[in-house]
Amino acid sequence: MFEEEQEPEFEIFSSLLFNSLKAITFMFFISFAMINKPAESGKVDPKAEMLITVTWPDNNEDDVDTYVLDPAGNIVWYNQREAGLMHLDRDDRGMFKDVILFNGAEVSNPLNQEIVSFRGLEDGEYVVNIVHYIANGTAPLPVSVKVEKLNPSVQVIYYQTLNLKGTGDEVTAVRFTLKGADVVDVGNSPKSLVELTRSAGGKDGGAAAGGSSGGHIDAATGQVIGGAQ
Ligand SMILES: [Ca+2]
Ligand SMILES: [Ca+2]
Repeated sequence: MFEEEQEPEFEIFSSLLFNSLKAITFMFFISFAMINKPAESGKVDPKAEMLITVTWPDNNEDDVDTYVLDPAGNIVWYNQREAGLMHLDRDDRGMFKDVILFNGAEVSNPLNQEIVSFRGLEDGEYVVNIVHYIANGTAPLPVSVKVEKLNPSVQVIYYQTLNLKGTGDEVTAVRFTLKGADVVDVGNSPKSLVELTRSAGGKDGGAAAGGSSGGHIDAATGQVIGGAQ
């Protein structure tokens, strides 16, 4: 019944419409992809719930390491930079490989800092240790440790400068327990995390992680059992 005469005009219009729709869709996805392009260097989750920042003096050549134990028994450290909901940004090794390009020339970056970010929090105890992995001098090294809970507003749980006394020195900076929005039981009774990472197991062994590593730490409470072996 209908002649096909009028179709070409309609076809041009519809294919034009279709093509511009394709172009718009394409541009939409491109811009969306660009917005979501993750920053590759120094990754810190912008939606972090908590940050632990460890710093020592600019230009110092000592290597300090950060270790954090979460309530599930995960430990984040330089050899395990992702653990549970924790992420260690980098292993700062003093001045080693700390160079930035400035006006095309390599300049050493004086900063000494390691950051652990948390993309979620769980109830239970967290332990934050610092370790003097390589000491170059004999004087104690002042190391600042800051723990901030970020949401709904920034709350500094802990901020102190501690002295590390030489290669191999491990110090428990702080341990605290989260109960919902509350921070309870803030203290610093020592617990070796180096020991836990070096012993077999304990990576995802939950509360039992502390059990195999020496009888002087109560695996259930994480407390040091003083005096008695
Ligand atoms: Ca380090
Ligand atoms: Ca550094």
